[in-house]
Amino acid sequence: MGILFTKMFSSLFGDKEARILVLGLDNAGKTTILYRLQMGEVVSTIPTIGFNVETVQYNNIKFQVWDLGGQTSIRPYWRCYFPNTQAIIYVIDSSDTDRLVIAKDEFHAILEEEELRGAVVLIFANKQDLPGALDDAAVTEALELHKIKNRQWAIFKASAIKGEGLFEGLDW
Ligand SMILES: Nc1nc2c(ncn2[C@@H]2O[C@H](COP(=O)(O)OP(=O)(O)O)[C@@H](O)[C@H]2O)c(=O)[nH]1
Ligand SMILES: [Mg+2]
Repeated sequence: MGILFTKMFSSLFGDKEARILVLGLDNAGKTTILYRLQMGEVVSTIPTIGFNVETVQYNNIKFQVWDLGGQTSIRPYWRCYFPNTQAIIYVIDSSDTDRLVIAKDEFHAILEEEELRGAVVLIFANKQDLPGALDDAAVTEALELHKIKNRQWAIFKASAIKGEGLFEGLDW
Protein backbone atom coordinates (compact mmCIF):
# COMPACT_ATOMS: atom_id res chain seq x y z
CA MET A 1 0.00 0.00 0.00
CA GLY A 2 2.75 2.44 0.95
CA ILE A 3 3.15 5.95 2.18
CA LEU A 4 1.74 7.62 -0.90
CA PHE A 5 -1.59 5.94 -0.54
CA THR A 6 -1.69 6.68 3.18
CA LYS A 7 -1.03 10.35 2.51
CA MET A 8 -3.60 10.44 -0.23
CA PHE A 9 -6.34 9.15 2.02
CA SER A 10 -5.37 11.09 5.12
CA SER A 11 -5.37 14.33 3.14
CA LEU A 12 -8.78 13.46 1.78
CA PHE A 13 -10.52 12.67 4.99
CA GLY A 14 -8.37 14.08 7.78
CA ASP A 15 -9.00 12.34 11.07
CA LYS A 16 -12.68 11.85 10.53
CA GLU A 17 -14.17 8.39 10.29
CA ALA A 18 -15.13 7.79 6.70
CA ARG A 19 -16.74 5.09 4.68
CA ILE A 20 -16.20 3.92 1.14
CA LEU A 21 -18.73 1.50 -0.31
CA VAL A 22 -17.57 -0.96 -2.94
CA LEU A 23 -20.66 -2.13 -4.80
CA GLY A 24 -21.68 -4.02 -7.91
CA LEU A 25 -23.32 -7.25 -9.01
CA ASP A 26 -21.93 -10.54 -7.74
CA ASN A 27 -18.89 -11.76 -9.67
CA ALA A 28 -17.92 -8.21 -10.74
CA GLY A 29 -14.56 -8.44 -8.98
CA LYS A 30 -15.20 -6.45 -5.79
CA THR A 31 -13.61 -8.90 -3.38
CA THR A 32 -10.65 -9.34 -5.70
CA ILE A 33 -10.11 -5.57 -5.75
CA LEU A 34 -10.25 -5.41 -1.99
CA TYR A 35 -7.51 -8.01 -1.69
CA ARG A 36 -5.50 -6.40 -4.47
CA LEU A 37 -5.30 -3.14 -2.59
CA GLN A 38 -3.75 -4.94 0.37
CA MET A 39 -5.04 -2.54 2.95
CA GLY A 40 -5.38 -5.08 5.68
CA GLU A 41 -7.42 -8.03 6.77
CA VAL A 42 -10.76 -8.44 5.03
CA VAL A 43 -13.38 -9.32 7.61
CA SER A 44 -16.52 -10.96 6.38
CA THR A 45 -19.70 -10.65 8.43
CA ILE A 46 -23.26 -11.71 7.79
CA PRO A 47 -25.66 -9.38 9.58
CA THR A 48 -28.70 -11.13 11.03
CA ILE A 49 -30.74 -10.02 8.09
CA GLY A 50 -28.64 -12.14 5.79
CA PHE A 51 -26.38 -10.38 3.36
CA ASN A 52 -22.65 -10.72 3.39
CA VAL A 53 -20.62 -7.59 4.13
CA GLU A 54 -16.86 -7.52 3.79
CA THR A 55 -14.97 -4.83 5.65
CA VAL A 56 -11.42 -3.56 5.53
CA GLN A 57 -10.51 -0.87 8.00
CA TYR A 58 -7.69 1.25 6.62
CA ASN A 59 -6.66 3.96 9.10
CA ASN A 60 -9.88 5.88 9.67
CA ILE A 61 -11.54 4.61 6.51
CA LYS A 62 -13.87 1.67 6.36
CA PHE A 63 -14.14 -0.01 2.98
CA GLN A 64 -17.34 -2.05 2.88
CA VAL A 65 -18.42 -4.42 0.16
CA TRP A 66 -21.57 -6.28 -0.70
CA ASP A 67 -23.31 -7.62 -3.79
CA LEU A 68 -26.19 -5.73 -5.35
CA GLY A 69 -28.99 -7.43 -7.24
CA GLY A 70 -31.15 -10.30 -6.14
CA GLN A 71 -33.35 -10.29 -3.05
CA THR A 72 -35.34 -7.12 -2.65
CA SER A 73 -36.44 -7.85 0.94
CA ILE A 74 -33.02 -7.12 2.42
CA ARG A 75 -32.48 -3.85 0.59
CA PRO A 76 -33.85 -1.55 3.29
CA TYR A 77 -31.12 -2.87 5.58
CA TRP A 78 -28.42 -1.65 3.23
CA ARG A 79 -29.20 1.83 4.53
CA CYS A 80 -27.50 1.02 7.83
CA TYR A 81 -24.27 1.31 5.84
CA PHE A 82 -24.97 4.59 4.11
CA PRO A 83 -24.17 7.28 6.71
CA ASN A 84 -20.79 8.99 6.36
CA THR A 85 -20.14 7.47 2.96
CA GLN A 86 -17.65 9.72 1.15
CA ALA A 87 -17.27 7.59 -1.94
CA ILE A 88 -18.85 4.74 -3.84
CA ILE A 89 -16.69 2.47 -5.94
CA TYR A 90 -18.94 0.74 -8.44
CA VAL A 91 -17.45 -2.34 -10.04
CA ILE A 92 -18.59 -3.70 -13.40
CA ASP A 93 -17.73 -6.99 -15.06
CA SER A 94 -17.17 -5.45 -18.49
CA SER A 95 -17.40 -8.87 -20.12
CA ASP A 96 -20.80 -9.68 -18.63
CA THR A 97 -22.81 -7.88 -21.27
CA ASP A 98 -25.96 -9.88 -20.46
CA ARG A 99 -26.23 -8.29 -17.06
CA LEU A 100 -25.22 -4.73 -17.89
CA VAL A 101 -28.84 -3.59 -17.81
CA ILE A 102 -29.24 -4.96 -14.29
CA ALA A 103 -25.93 -3.37 -13.31
CA LYS A 104 -27.19 -0.05 -14.67
CA ASP A 105 -30.52 -0.22 -12.84
CA GLU A 106 -28.86 -1.14 -9.55
CA PHE A 107 -26.37 1.67 -9.99
CA HIS A 108 -28.97 4.37 -10.54
CA ALA A 109 -31.07 3.06 -7.65
CA ILE A 110 -28.08 3.45 -5.34
CA LEU A 111 -27.45 6.99 -6.58
CA GLU A 112 -30.98 7.92 -5.63
CA GLU A 113 -30.39 7.12 -1.98
CA GLU A 114 -30.67 10.31 0.03
CA GLU A 115 -27.83 9.49 2.39
CA LEU A 116 -25.46 8.82 -0.50
CA ARG A 117 -26.09 12.19 -2.08
CA GLY A 118 -22.72 13.66 -1.23
CA ALA A 119 -20.66 10.63 -2.20
CA VAL A 120 -18.35 10.83 -5.18
CA VAL A 121 -18.52 7.87 -7.55
CA LEU A 122 -15.66 5.94 -9.04
CA ILE A 123 -16.56 3.27 -11.58
CA PHE A 124 -14.23 0.44 -12.46
CA ALA A 125 -14.86 -1.15 -15.85
CA ASN A 126 -13.24 -4.32 -14.58
CA LYS A 127 -12.05 -7.50 -16.33
CA GLN A 128 -10.47 -5.62 -19.23
CA ASP A 129 -8.15 -8.60 -19.70
CA LEU A 130 -11.03 -10.75 -20.93
CA PRO A 131 -11.81 -10.99 -24.63
CA GLY A 132 -15.02 -9.20 -25.48
CA ALA A 133 -14.81 -6.87 -22.51
CA LEU A 134 -16.44 -3.52 -23.23
CA ASP A 135 -14.12 -0.53 -22.92
CA ASP A 136 -14.74 2.47 -20.69
CA ALA A 137 -16.65 4.37 -23.37
CA ALA A 138 -19.01 1.45 -23.99
CA VAL A 139 -19.55 0.91 -20.26
CA THR A 140 -20.22 4.64 -19.86
CA GLU A 141 -22.90 4.32 -22.49
CA ALA A 142 -24.40 1.11 -21.06
CA LEU A 143 -24.58 2.53 -17.53
CA GLU A 144 -26.01 5.80 -18.84
CA LEU A 145 -23.46 7.74 -16.86
CA HIS A 146 -24.41 10.95 -18.67
CA LYS A 147 -27.59 10.89 -16.58
CA ILE A 148 -25.62 11.52 -13.38
CA LYS A 149 -26.42 14.95 -12.02
CA ASN A 150 -24.76 17.03 -9.31
CA ARG A 151 -22.08 14.57 -8.49
CA GLN A 152 -18.42 14.00 -9.22
CA TRP A 153 -17.81 10.76 -11.04
CA ALA A 154 -15.13 9.06 -13.11
CA ILE A 155 -14.72 5.74 -14.86
CA PHE A 156 -11.49 3.77 -15.20
CA LYS A 157 -10.63 0.61 -17.05
CA ALA A 158 -9.27 -2.02 -14.71
CA SER A 159 -8.19 -5.58 -14.36
CA ALA A 160 -8.27 -6.63 -10.75
CA ILE A 161 -6.62 -9.91 -11.65
CA LYS A 162 -3.66 -8.16 -13.25
CA GLY A 163 -3.72 -5.29 -10.78
CA GLU A 164 -4.16 -2.75 -13.56
CA GLY A 165 -6.04 0.51 -13.35
CA LEU A 166 -6.90 0.31 -9.67
CA PHE A 167 -4.47 2.89 -8.35
CA GLU A 168 -5.18 5.22 -11.26
CA GLY A 169 -8.80 5.15 -10.22
CA LEU A 170 -8.12 5.65 -6.54
CA ASP A 171 -5.74 8.46 -7.35
CA TRP A 172 -8.61 10.28 -8.94
N1 LIG B 1 -10.31 -12.28 -15.86
C1 LIG B 1 -10.59 -11.59 -14.78
N2 LIG B 1 -11.23 -12.16 -13.75
C2 LIG B 1 -11.49 -11.43 -12.64
C3 LIG B 1 -11.11 -10.06 -12.54
N3 LIG B 1 -11.51 -9.61 -11.34
C4 LIG B 1 -12.10 -10.65 -10.72
N4 LIG B 1 -12.08 -11.74 -11.50
C5 LIG B 1 -12.63 -13.09 -11.20
O1 LIG B 1 -14.04 -13.00 -11.17
C6 LIG B 1 -14.57 -13.86 -10.16
C7 LIG B 1 -15.39 -13.05 -9.18
O2 LIG B 1 -14.56 -12.16 -8.47
P1 LIG B 1 -14.96 -11.62 -7.03
O3 LIG B 1 -13.92 -10.65 -6.61
O4 LIG B 1 -15.25 -12.75 -6.12
O5 LIG B 1 -16.32 -10.86 -7.38
P2 LIG B 1 -17.37 -10.19 -6.36
O6 LIG B 1 -18.54 -11.12 -6.32
O7 LIG B 1 -17.73 -8.89 -7.01
O8 LIG B 1 -16.72 -10.02 -5.04
C8 LIG B 1 -13.37 -14.54 -9.51
O9 LIG B 1 -13.20 -15.78 -10.12
C9 LIG B 1 -12.22 -13.60 -9.84
O10 LIG B 1 -10.99 -14.26 -9.90
C10 LIG B 1 -10.42 -9.46 -13.65
O11 LIG B 1 -10.05 -8.29 -13.67
N5 LIG B 1 -10.20 -10.28 -14.74
MG1 LIG C 1 -17.33 -10.75 -3.26
